[in-house]
Amino acid sequence: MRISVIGAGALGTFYSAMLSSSGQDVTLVCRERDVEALGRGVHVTGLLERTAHPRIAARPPPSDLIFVTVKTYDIGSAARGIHVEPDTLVVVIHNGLGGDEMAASILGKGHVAAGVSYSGVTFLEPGKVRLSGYTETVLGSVEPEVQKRLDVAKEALEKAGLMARITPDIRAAQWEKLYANIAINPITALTGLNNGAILEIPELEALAAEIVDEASMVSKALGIKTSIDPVENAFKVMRDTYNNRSSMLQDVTRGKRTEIDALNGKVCELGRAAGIPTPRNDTITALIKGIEKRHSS
Ligand code: KPL
Repeated sequence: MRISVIGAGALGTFYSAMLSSSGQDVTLVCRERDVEALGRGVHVTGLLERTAHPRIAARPPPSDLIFVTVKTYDIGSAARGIHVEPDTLVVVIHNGLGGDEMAASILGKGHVAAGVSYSGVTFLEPGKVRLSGYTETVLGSVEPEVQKRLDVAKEALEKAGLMARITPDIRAAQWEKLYANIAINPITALTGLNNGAILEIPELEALAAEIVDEASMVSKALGIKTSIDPVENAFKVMRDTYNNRSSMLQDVTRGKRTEIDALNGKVCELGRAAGIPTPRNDTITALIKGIEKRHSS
């Protein structure tokens, strides 16, 4: 089976190293400028040690299974670069909401599933990442025909030593991850702390709980049924990825755009539409936007 991983950031480097080191046929698709560095191999350190030499390409080759791991705001352009064959399955693994729908609007609903990953991976340099929190990848699709084909993705991940689970309700799984990301990512980006440190400062722990409570009101209004306690889940992810620097902290440290629009920004947008106030999320979104503006000016 021909597998491609699109995006050579933290998650894409991690997945490609794991899939490729298990002997599977993997192409890592990256930006032109990273092709040379990645050609020397991809390396995972930390909780797991792996070195692998996937094929490296600047454009996606014909593939049976594609994992898209780019930032939420780049999913549209990544999808436009994909040529799907009749059986190609595209799994979009991303933070926030709306990414798989965006890809499906370009590639067709019959090709696209979503993935949710809780792994804490820090990008060190092109081709090098450190794994500091390791959990399962949850897979699912709102399209019954795609849902039936997800075993292919699950098996590829499991063969690579990655835990994977297929959920019948991917929207609930995305919200469950969202509760963690909206608390962890902006607070760590604003303070420079690692994920777990939020729990060591009572005021930050309380702020995290308030941010999540607002989102939980919004999700209830939208009829999302999650099986977990949203605040407890966010705290659990902080503990599970204790020493990780969140992706948003990594983004602001590198002066990059963040995923705030797909995270807290999305909660505010959905809250406004549903008539639910989200003052904590509004403030947090504005503060992160302020950091982004400083970097872009
Ligand atoms: O998804 C993450 C992120 O940093 O974006 C967590 C799970 C919070 C790990 O840091």
